[in-house]
Parts: sequence; structure tokens; C-alpha cells
Amino acid sequence: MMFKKIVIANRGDVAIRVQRACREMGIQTVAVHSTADSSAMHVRLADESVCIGPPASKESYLNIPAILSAAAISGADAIHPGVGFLSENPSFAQIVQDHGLTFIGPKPEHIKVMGDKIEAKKMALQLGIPCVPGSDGAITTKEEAVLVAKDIGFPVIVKAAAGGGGKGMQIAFSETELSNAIQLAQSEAEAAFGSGEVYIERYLANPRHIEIQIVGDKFGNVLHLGERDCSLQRRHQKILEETPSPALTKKVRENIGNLAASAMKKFGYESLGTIEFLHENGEFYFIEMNTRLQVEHPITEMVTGFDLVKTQIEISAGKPLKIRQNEVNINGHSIECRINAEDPDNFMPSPGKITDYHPPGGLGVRIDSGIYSGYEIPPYYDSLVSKLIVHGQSRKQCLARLRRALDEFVIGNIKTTISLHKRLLDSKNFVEGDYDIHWLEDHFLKP
Ligand code: MV4
Repeated sequence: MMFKKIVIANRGDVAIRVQRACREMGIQTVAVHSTADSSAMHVRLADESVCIGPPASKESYLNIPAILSAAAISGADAIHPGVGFLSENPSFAQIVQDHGLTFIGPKPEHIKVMGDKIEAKKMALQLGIPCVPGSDGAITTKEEAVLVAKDIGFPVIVKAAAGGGGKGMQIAFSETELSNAIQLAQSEAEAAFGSGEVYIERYLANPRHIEIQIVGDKFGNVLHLGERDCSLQRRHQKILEETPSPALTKKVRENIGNLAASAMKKFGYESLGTIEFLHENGEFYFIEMNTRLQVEHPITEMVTGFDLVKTQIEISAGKPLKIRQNEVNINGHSIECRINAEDPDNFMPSPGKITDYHPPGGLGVRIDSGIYSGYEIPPYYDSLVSKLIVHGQSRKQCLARLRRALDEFVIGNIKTTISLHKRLLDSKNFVEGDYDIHWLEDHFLKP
């Protein structure tokens, strides 16, 4: 049975993205918001809204009892967690189910396995997904670490099992560096995640970050929808994403996509998922899997014409996928620029009142955003304020359209990263698609 009313446990552009899918499907929407977000666009656009707590995320967007209460008083039958916040919290997914509601996402067990990076890697290996050579599970002592490192060869990287997103990572080029790295990673992980469990991998020096979008239904049908190249990052924050990756051929894309899809079929995975790989010298190495909708999902939608959020909701309502793999076509090229309310020179957050707002438009231009003229950006949350997504028949046309759209874009009078994106378009490496995970930070942003 299709849902009648969905609570969207999120804010900003993502909450609006989910509302748009709901509206097109005839589903009522309930926004939740903190006291700092009373005048946010996601509240204005929803059919109903419920205030769930004070500004701090911990007390509002992460407040499970308050979100369940919002569902109860509004009579909703499902909860969509959006991106971030509670979207990859297996206990939340379970609690939602235990309250007779549907969690719009994968099964709690699958979220849990992928949340533990050691368990995720073991599962990936079992499913036939290639991984970076490394320790067989957790490492507890320096001696153990040295044995593994001597086997796989230096340099090695020490990672937190509870990590992801780069926290608690340490690189070691020698035996002496390794004992320090283990200790540092363990204490950093303990402080950040409450678990000091770490593991080791061979350190790949100059890979690209390539992720495969997959979608599975409750009937064992799994599709892949191509890849996204997310190598342009700063301090583990993505800046710009594109698809197809300039580094892959059609054949390579098909091979890794089919591998990812058949692995997820074996896993019994349902809903949207993203399998993250490092890609170096023609090889793919699994690093993590995200069991949720992603910030950069629009570029996949632009080249496939496939509504990922609508499909995600349909799958949770028990509907089968309507298309087969041979009906998935990658058409043209798409790029997403993350526009943050930040100083483009030092990336310091720059919240405040938006006095002027003129978003770009025209053929092949999409804006996913929750801002408007007169809106005051609160200082409590992520600084992403707008996603500019552009589509073109070729990468070249996509780049020309992106430059045109960035030139039209006015967000005054706060600092944003629009100028950074314009500068990127002037860079030879970017225009030629010649970049890896370190290029932006080590070359483009360095004086
Ligand atoms: C790595 C790596 C090199 N070798 N693993 C960073 C975040 C986390 N998701 C995985 N990360 C990395 N894992 C091995 N074996 C380099 C990184 C990495 C990185 C990965 C993707 C995008 C940007 C990055 C920036 C620095 C380091």
C-alpha cells in the first residue's frame, strides 16, 4: 500500500527534494523543524509542520522521541530520514519499525553492517567486491600491525572501524611511524566515536573516488545507475561531483556496475545504496558503502532520467522496480556544484541574511535549495545552501552551461563558494578531467 502521509526528518534542500517527490505521488508531507528553522523553506512548503526542539541538532533533528511524536500526532505512516542526521542510524530504523511505521530506507541489519567499516569490508569480500589489501579485521597491537604492514607493504593507512568520512585516519610510511599511527588513530577514534577499534590497509597514493549508485527492491531486482566521480574534495567534504567519470570507459563502467549490482543482489539489499571505491591504475577497491540517499544524487537523476527519491519511496511501499538494467541509459553529462555559505578563500562559515537571490535557470539547469530572498541562514547546521546541477549532451557542453549558470547566480550579501566554482572552470586540470582525490587541496587551493 502506498503511503498517505510521510514525516520528513530533515531540513534544507534535501527535505524539499523529498517533499517534491511526495507531492508528485499524491502523498501528504509533514515537515519537522527546530526553533531556529521556523521560517525555513522546507517548513513553508510542507502540508503540515511540527516543531521538534531547540536549535542544536542533538535536541531536534536527532531527537528520536520528538520525531516519533511528530509522526504520531500527524497520523503519518512513514518516515523519510533524508541525508545525514538519522539516515544511517540502524537503531532509529528499527525503532521506527517497532512503532508500526515504515522507515524509508534499507533494512536495519544492512545499515548496521555497513556502518561498521570492518564488517562492511568483510561483507564486501564475501560478496566478491574487490577491497584494498589489508588486515583481516581489527588490529589491537603494534606488533600485529607491523606483521600486516610487512605483508602488504608500506605505506599503510590506519582507519577507525566506526569512522568513515576521514575521521581518525593515519598514514604510516615505516615501522616507526606505524606504532605512532596506531596509537593516534585509536585515541582519535575513541574520542570521536566511543570505539577505538582500528584496521589497516595499503595506502593508495593517488586514486580517484568513484561511487556506484545502486537500487534494489523487495523482490531481488537490483539495478546500477552508473557512477559519480567525487574526487574533488576538501577535508573530506565534497565540493563538486560529476557523472560519467572522465576516467572511465563504457566497458569499465558496465563491469564495475554489474559487479556492484550482483553483489547487492546476493546481499539481499533493498532501497538506494552507494558503493564507494578508490580507483587507481585501472583497479577498483571498495572502501565503504552508504545506505542512504546521497547529497549528489541529482547528477545521477540528470543522466538517467530516473527519479531516485520517488523510486526509494515506492520500494519501501513494496512496489517492484519498473525497469531492467538494459533499459538504464546514461545520457550526456552532469555536474553538481555545492554552493556553501562559506568564505571561498578560507572556508569559514558565513551565515546571515540573504538580501538578494537570483538563481540561474534555462535548459539543463537545476537548483535544489531551501534559500530565498530575505531568509536568514542559521549558524547551527551544515553550510550547504544550494546545489547547482547542470546537464549537457557532452562534458564540454555541460562545462559551458555550468559557467553560464554560475555567472547568472546571485546570492547576496553573504559569502558563498560560487566564485570558487568559477575558478575551477578556469583550471586546465579540471577542464581536462585530470584530477585525483588530492589535486584540489594540494594543487588547486595551494598558492
Ligand atoms: C584511503 C585512501 C588511500 N588508501 N584508503 C578518506 C575518507 C574515507 N572515506 C576513505 N578515505 C581514504 N581512504 C586507502 N587504502 C585515501 C583516502 C582519502 C580520500 C578518499 C576519498 C576522497 C578524498 C580523500 C582524501 C584524502 C584521503
